Amino acid sequence: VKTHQQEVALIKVPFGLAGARNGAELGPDELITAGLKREIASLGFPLNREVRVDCPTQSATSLGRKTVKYLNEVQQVSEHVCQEVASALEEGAFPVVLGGDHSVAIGTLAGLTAHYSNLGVIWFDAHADLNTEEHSLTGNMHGMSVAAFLGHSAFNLSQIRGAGSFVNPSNLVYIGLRDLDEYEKEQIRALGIRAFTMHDIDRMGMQHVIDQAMMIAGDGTDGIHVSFDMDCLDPREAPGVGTPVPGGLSYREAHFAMECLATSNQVVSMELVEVNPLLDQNRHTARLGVGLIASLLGKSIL
Ligand code: HAR
Ligand code: MN
Ligand code: MN
Ligand code: MN
Repeated sequence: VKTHQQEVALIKVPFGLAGARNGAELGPDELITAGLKREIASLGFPLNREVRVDCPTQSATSLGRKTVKYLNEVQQVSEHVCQEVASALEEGAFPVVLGGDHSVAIGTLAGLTAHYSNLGVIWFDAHADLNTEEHSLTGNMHGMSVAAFLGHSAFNLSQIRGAGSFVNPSNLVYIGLRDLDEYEKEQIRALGIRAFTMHDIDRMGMQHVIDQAMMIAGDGTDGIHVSFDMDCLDPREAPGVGTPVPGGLSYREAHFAMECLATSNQVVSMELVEVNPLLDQNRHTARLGVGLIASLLGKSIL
């Protein structure tokens, strides 16, 4: 976020077929109802666009497949998200992508890499989303998004019209990890991906973690994309997510991270995913999500 004159492009992606349960497709509308546009306006950002990507809600075709569920649907959504993100960037806007399950990140990264040849990514998540089609234990593509933009899965950025090249794993940073599959652990070690688990956050504190993360994701890159899976937060803070895992980020740890990112001037886009209104209590998770987006856009306490 460079200046308050920069336009924000709101890209709503009501897609939930690649998650573990129904409801993530209701996330974008829930975030709007929770006051997202009011917050963005009161921070002084003009809207470049507000678009709603047309998303399939069910499928008869790929239901039978066990290995990868809804591949065709994910591909179709990814191409539309890619186009919207790329065209927002061409107009100099700051994309804010609202999911949807975390598979929407594949389209976001496709659009971002079309514009930035050397992108850094900070991935806030309880999960690594590093599975490939053959290693996934669930077949849910929201657990494969990172593999897709690193180029490890069969379905990856190179299958998406308009996408750029894969992200360099040395410019990827995880924050909040606490639920990994064996294959994902092996991959993180083998590729030397910088992963700040909950253990690391407990040990060194969010201030050190976020400073390190900005160094790594910003090192020699054209900018940093922040991909924010709401399940990085503790389920007591964010109950409305499809795959809650105990022991997550506190309200202040998450806000503090966003506030630090806002002052860095390196962040070029963000997405917020996995808000599930069907599992939420009193719109709590959506309101928290709105607050976190506001903090990333520069809202300060004083
Ligand atoms: N690793 C598990 C899988 O592949 C769980 C992934 C859950 N992912 C999300 N997004 N909720 O991070 O299915
Ligand atoms: Mn315009
Ligand atoms: Mn995720
Ligand atoms: Mn997750």
